[in-house]
Amino acid sequence: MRNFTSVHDIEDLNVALEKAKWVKDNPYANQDLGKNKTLLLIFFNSSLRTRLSTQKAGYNLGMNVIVLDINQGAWKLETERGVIMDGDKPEHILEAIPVMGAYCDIIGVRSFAQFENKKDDYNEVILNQFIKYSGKPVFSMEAATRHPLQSFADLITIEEFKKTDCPKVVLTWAPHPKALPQAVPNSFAEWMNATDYEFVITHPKGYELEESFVGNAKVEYNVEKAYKGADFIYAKNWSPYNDPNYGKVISKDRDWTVDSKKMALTNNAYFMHCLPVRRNMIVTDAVIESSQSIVIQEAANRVVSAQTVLKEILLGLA
Ligand code: AN0
Ligand code: CP
Repeated sequence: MRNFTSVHDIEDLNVALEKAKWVKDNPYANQDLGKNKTLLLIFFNSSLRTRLSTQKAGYNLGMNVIVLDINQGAWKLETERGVIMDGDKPEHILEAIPVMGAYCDIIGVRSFAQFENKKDDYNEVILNQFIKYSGKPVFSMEAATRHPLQSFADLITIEEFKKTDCPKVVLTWAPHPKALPQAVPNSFAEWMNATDYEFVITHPKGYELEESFVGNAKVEYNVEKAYKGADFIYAKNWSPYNDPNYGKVISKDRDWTVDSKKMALTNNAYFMHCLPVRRNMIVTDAVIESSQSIVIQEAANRVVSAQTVLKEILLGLA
């Protein structure tokens, strides 16, 4: 594997799941693979899980890890070519990227949608510049349109907890005070569509995801119908994709909050969320604290997904 930015970089999902299981059972078995290899993690946005789990994955593989928060201590980066740089940005990303590439063997990038220009967001301009100009393998730690390490961890978690071969998995929109990207739901949908699961997406009108991510999923606007018989409820807020509301908040309807009443309609479903989660907006205290909540196990599997991917990239370097 050279770069990892979506499920399309995985040749065979079942093989990838087997590899992940092996990595989980043998976390320190490949310490020589990363010896004298440097992993650079670049954050344009905040993070708790991705930062810690990816660092940990690198250490488990024997790598040296460097973390840089672009907005804390680095120079502010100009990202547009052709600009007369007489403003507040002292460095251009076109120099910064190859310089960063010179200091490492693999680069992870977190760069959220900016909601200024939908075309730029959906063309992944920042992530793709890293791929083009760094000279090194690049993996996404959540980019503008996808969060593949999260989705891979989500899939690993569902495989661990599922009680039938093809569980019913429901992705439900839930309210949030601020506009959030579509990356997590887009990516989750893309990975679920690559499985044999029964996959349903439910959200208020106006929150339709981009159609290539929806794929063959069933879209159900009636939230109660969607929950019925579900084995997994995967909650997430996102802002609208469609114009004219791209990246805006058009609903904070708490009827969509995951609560015990709706969970009672399910097949004793497990509750999942990528975290961070706003309690009593996205999910009630009772549901997230219940024995059906597997958000911590899900977050723990972020080490497994990151380590499985890093291992494949390291094998490609050898
Ligand atoms: C981010 C998002 O929704 O994309 C990161 C989630 C992993 N969440 C927030 O900004 C709260
Ligand atoms: N789920 C996730 O990616 O969390 P962070 O934003 O804290 O990294």
